[in-house]
Amino acid sequence: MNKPIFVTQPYLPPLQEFIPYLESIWESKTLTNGGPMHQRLEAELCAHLGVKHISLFANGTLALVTALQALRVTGEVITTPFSFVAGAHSLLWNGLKPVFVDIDPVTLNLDPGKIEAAITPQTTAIMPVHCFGNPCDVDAIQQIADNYNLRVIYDAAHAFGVTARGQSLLNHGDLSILSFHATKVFNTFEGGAIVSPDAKTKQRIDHLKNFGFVDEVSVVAAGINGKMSEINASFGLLQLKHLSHAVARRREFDRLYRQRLSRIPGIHCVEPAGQETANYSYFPILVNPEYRLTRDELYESMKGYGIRARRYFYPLISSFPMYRGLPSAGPEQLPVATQLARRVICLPLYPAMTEEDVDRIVSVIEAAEKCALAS
Ligand code: T4K
Repeated sequence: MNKPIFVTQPYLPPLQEFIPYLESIWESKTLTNGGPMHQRLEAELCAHLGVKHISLFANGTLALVTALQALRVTGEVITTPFSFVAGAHSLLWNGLKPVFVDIDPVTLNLDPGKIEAAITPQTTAIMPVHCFGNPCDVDAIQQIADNYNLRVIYDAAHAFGVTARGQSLLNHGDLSILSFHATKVFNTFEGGAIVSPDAKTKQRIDHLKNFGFVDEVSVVAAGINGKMSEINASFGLLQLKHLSHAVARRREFDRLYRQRLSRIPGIHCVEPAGQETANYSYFPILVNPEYRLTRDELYESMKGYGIRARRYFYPLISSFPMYRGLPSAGPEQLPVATQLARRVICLPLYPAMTEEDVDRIVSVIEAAEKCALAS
């Protein structure tokens, strides 16, 4: 049996390159609480991403929870059901009510045309996701937010380094959050960040992620411990040096997949949604009716051949027990998301894979259908 291929594998630079960073931490004895590595990574990420202010976090989920606190969001928040469950969970952790709105069938992002109908007097914010790194319709969303005086917090966990119309996608909305989890394009083992438009907002976020301390004796808010450690920050500094190579590898496999899958009827590769710089974070395909197998049959068949693709994002967040009773969670209200969650599979995509891996995966998709035809 061939070696298994997982949906992703973290990029790891050569171990010996990490040693000097560890030596420096051992020397300084500063392990956390905004040390030199943390400060350097914030500065380097601002420059790399083209954003003004960034606050590092221990993970993306804590960044989401804190972003909602920072903007003092209350009541109801409009969000997408087609995403990782951390987004909606961050609302519940803040005592907020998620209101699910359907997605666009092409971009898989929150459909701006359906947002207004979900706004009530309790709505205070919109939390869209740039799903798989494809940009949301940021102009349409901002227009609605301006008309109804709503805050916009982008879950940009998948959108590291994505640019559109000449600037970082992270500069839209009131805040954007990033994840640097092991499975992400840029990883610090665990990690995350909030991108803020101004120094005052960053300062509030920095207080909130450090228990609300502003100095040794003053606590101004019921903050949390959301800080990134020096080890994670230093790993991020090293990762940044390797990032362009890692993204170039992903771009090449994305190209090969598109070329080779184009010959299989019923397998649709989700198209980019207007980004100038993509990050190739995921490779989602939709299994359409012209393909002989259902998505789940294909998924199981791939698994049998050792290809551990993942059905991101199935089940929909709105179908989990803590959400399914909400008035906005019914599948009949979310027809596009419900349909696409049944058809999507993310194929393996990561820098260390090979052209042979792509060929093997595409052959399995072809062979699975042929077996179905023969039987
Ligand atoms: N918002 C969005 C839109 C998100 O997608 C996420 C996270 C968040 C917010 C929250 O950010 P964080 O708090 O996580 O920073 C994974 C990740 O755990 C999660 O970070 C990610 N989204 C989500 C889409 O995917 P799982 O449950 O699928 O992970 P897991 O452990 O099954 O890993 C997938 C594959 O990756 C494994 O089969 C093998 C490989 N892998 C994984 C890990 C953890 C490795 O090779 N090495 C590793 O260390 O959730």
